[in-house]
Amino acid sequence: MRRFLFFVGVAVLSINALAEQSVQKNYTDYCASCHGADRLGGAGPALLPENLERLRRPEAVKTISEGRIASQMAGFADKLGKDEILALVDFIYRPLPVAPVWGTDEIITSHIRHVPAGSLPDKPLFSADPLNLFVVVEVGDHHATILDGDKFEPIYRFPTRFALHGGPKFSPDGRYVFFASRDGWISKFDIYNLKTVAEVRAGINTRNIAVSGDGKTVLAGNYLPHSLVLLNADDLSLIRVIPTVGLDGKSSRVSAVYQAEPRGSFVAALKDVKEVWEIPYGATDFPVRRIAVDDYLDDFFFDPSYRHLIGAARDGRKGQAIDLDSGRKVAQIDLPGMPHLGSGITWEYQGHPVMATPNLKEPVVSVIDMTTWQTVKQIKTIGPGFFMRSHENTPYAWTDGFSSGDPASRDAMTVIDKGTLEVARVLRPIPGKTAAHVEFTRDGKYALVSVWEKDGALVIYDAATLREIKRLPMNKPSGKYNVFNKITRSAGTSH
Ligand code: DHE
Repeated sequence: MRRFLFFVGVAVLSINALAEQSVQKNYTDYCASCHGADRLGGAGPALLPENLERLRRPEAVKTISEGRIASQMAGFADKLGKDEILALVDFIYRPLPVAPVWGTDEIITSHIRHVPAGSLPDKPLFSADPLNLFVVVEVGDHHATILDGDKFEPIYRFPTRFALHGGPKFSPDGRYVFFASRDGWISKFDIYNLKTVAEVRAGINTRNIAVSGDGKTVLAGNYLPHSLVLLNADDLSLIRVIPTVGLDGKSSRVSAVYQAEPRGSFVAALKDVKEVWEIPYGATDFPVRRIAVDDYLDDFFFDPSYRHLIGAARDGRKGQAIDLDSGRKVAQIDLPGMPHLGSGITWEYQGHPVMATPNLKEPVVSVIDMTTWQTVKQIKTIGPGFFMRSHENTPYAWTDGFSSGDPASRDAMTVIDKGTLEVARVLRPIPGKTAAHVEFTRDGKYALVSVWEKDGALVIYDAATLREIKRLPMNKPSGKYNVFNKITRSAGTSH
């Protein structure tokens, strides 16, 4: 009996070893040339669990079988059997045995200067108001569109890196826009000349980027490796890699980085260590000031003066307000529904500054008084939202039901009256189709909503009458960003 079990054991081991060899061979034969022999990416994105969080397994099976038109990836259903494709999917969702390295050498080697810095004309190639342009990110086929914000006509559409995430960031004059992709590519695009001028891969799995208020430096925050990467904004050449290690020696992912112009600094939250870092961008050596916090921060937000940071862990029920000057916690804030603080906005309500944030898990918008840190109201919305926006010149704040699992809420935008904190209207841009993310024109007169579908659209509303005035077809438009609102840090938009 024992002997029998031994033979069965050996047979199982051999079958497993053969299966492993076969999947490795298929990866080498069909995937490695684009995605890298080490799965760290090449022309195609990195194939690691951290980078594939947004791609569900059935979609991965479909992509390997049928290919992906947008990225020109071929399908392999004619070369690989169904089981082989399933094995490849298991393989790419498996963590690497040894954590990958992406340090100074790899970053420098990846750097591409498409155009020498400062060599292109200083006048826009188009006549549209350069401060009322929108950069629209279309994640359906990894493109971006530069849109005239007066005529609502596309000026130029161009390919981006695979899977951009987070808001693109602008140079202080609004001429350049910087994008970050989930797999670490940072691109600088000259809006005046409609050209990508430089690119660099700052990490393997990047969270987001910030551009300093003086326009000289870009900071990228990474999940993988655990690092902050400082780049020269003129050509994206590397300044320095800062490993994100807490005072206790524990290494951490970076949750998010933002610039705090009134403080002349970058601020970064760490995900696995209870610290917030402030890095003055005027100092040549970029010293790190560590601020201890009570809980991990998955995301954060500033008050309008940038003196306070409001942060929260996604699984916590309480947020915290930190005084960045003293480095002390000044209040605990009730934020029970998993807030998406990166989407928070502020306005004046009854003489007090308030912040409002959607919650990923509950159909409410939390409105918090930023002087008392008390909840003023939890406004019931149609579904749990993801993004929120307003503008100084509009009485309304808009949020979506994007985080809802229910299609009956995902197509609805809730429009909130900022004066009464009541729901003023529910709009369904295209009934049955997911609606999300609003941005206003520079004067706040029009609101642009994304219909987040492959055959989606930008639906443009008169922000006062809430009537639709135009519809532009787009391929899964995610965020759209108005140059003026961004560079003036409008209270109604993300920073
Ligand atoms: Fe985002 C911004 C974190 C999932 C689309 N998202 C941000 C920011 C953070 C963040 C910290 C602010 C960075 C900035 O703009 O510089 N996002 C997270 C998450 O932790 C979460 C929940 C899980 C994850 O996988 O990262 C997450 N985000 C998503 C999505 O699934 C979305 C809907 C689709 C996608 O593209 O991945 C998505 N996030 C966005 C967009 C912004 C964003 C479009 C910019 C919003 C803005 O208006 O500025």
